[in-house]
Amino acid sequence: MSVYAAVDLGASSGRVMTARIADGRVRLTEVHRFANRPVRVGGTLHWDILALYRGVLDGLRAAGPVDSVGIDSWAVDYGLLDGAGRLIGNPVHYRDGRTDGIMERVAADMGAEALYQVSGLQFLPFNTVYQLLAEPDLGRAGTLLMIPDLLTHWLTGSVGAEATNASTTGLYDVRTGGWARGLADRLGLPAGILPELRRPGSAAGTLRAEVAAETGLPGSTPVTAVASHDTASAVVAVPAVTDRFAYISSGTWSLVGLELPRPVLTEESRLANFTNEGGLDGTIRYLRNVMGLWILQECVRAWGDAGLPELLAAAARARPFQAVIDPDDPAFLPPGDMPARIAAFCERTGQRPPDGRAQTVRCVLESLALAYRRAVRDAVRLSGQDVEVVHVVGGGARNALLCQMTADATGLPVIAGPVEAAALGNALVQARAQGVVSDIRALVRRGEQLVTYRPGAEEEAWARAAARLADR
Ligand code: LFR
Repeated sequence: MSVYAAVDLGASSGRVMTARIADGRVRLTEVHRFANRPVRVGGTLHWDILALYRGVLDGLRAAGPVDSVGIDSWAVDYGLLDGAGRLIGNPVHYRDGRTDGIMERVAADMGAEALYQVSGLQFLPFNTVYQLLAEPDLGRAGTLLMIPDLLTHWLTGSVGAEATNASTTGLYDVRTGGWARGLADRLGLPAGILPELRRPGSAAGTLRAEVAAETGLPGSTPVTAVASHDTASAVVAVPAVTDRFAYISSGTWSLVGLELPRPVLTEESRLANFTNEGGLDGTIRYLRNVMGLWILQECVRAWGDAGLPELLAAAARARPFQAVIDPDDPAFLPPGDMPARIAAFCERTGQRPPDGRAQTVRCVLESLALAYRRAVRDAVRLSGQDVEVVHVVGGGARNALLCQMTADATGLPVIAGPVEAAALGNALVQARAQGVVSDIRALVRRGEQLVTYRPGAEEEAWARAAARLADR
């Protein structure tokens, strides 16, 4: 039997899971879960990186001896090390407002077309490149490390930039699979801080003595660079049987798109704000960020942590299509009073705001399903790759109401699961690197209880609602 530790850090919690592989099957166990609570200080929203690192150490101790360790997390955020290798300041949260207006300025100065031609990246205000342009400490920086690379550095002492996460910076050349150093120069950013790239599956060192002592693990325990962008790891674990599938990696964000052999860098694709992020084995994650369950999570928070199962049950009984919002409206990006922002959106667009919690939840879920419909159709049209099924992976695969709405809205069968796709993809890339697994997706299919949702007969109603969304 082989055992792998997958550290998977999400926007609201981190977890350490062990994956045991024996007899061609994988069994995932959560050994440690810890909160990820951003901290606002001096007007800036930060990640509490030391609390996260403590969670990783506690999790590794709980995991016990393993054949390898891998770390994945959300993308775009980073820490800067000074010349002596010390972290300069606390990493800033991508939802912080420090980048306001920067993306627009860069696009105007450099031309959005020129940027897209190189990076193939969707235009999101928090992409690393815009954060670096707002960064006060850049002059002192020797090395930039993305969040999983920073934690890997603390575990092992090694320095490197894992490629799937690097592909979300805006400084990565999606055509060559290398850093876009020329682009960094033109933006006045110090290309010298970008470390050497690592492909997922490559070795990232072994545990430092202090880490071995703290976790009780042997110092010889290897750390593997996995597909360290959580979305890339989640896509690795999509249990697809054909190439003709779309996926929705559904968590705080919903990442909706296709897996392609090469990037789509057309003007149409740029205008539709599709991204070409890097996946395992040189694949391209051609997708769009849909604001996702974040809107619902923030509603629940605004309602004093109301119980989600009750809210969903009430939403299932609520009147359909009362109001639709565009989840991708920038008003929904920062933390805050989401029910009020939903009401404001409805007023601004001449709709009656949802009346009460059940209606609000229904509005959010229907609007997400409509945004998925739009993204899947756009991805198919822009790439020319047809699809016959939508795979929903991640925590949102548990949300039966949303999965059914997704099937209804897209007119395609939805296969839901695995819920812990990112951790599975993380662990199985480690296992493959050690020769323990060859076909990752086949292994996932064998181990998971997948639920299928068939599209219902209300295609017309969804098409009408989609037209309403398009008019907003
Ligand atoms: C999902 C995710 C998305 C990325 C966003 C911010 O967890 O990694 O793919 O766009 O977080 O990093």
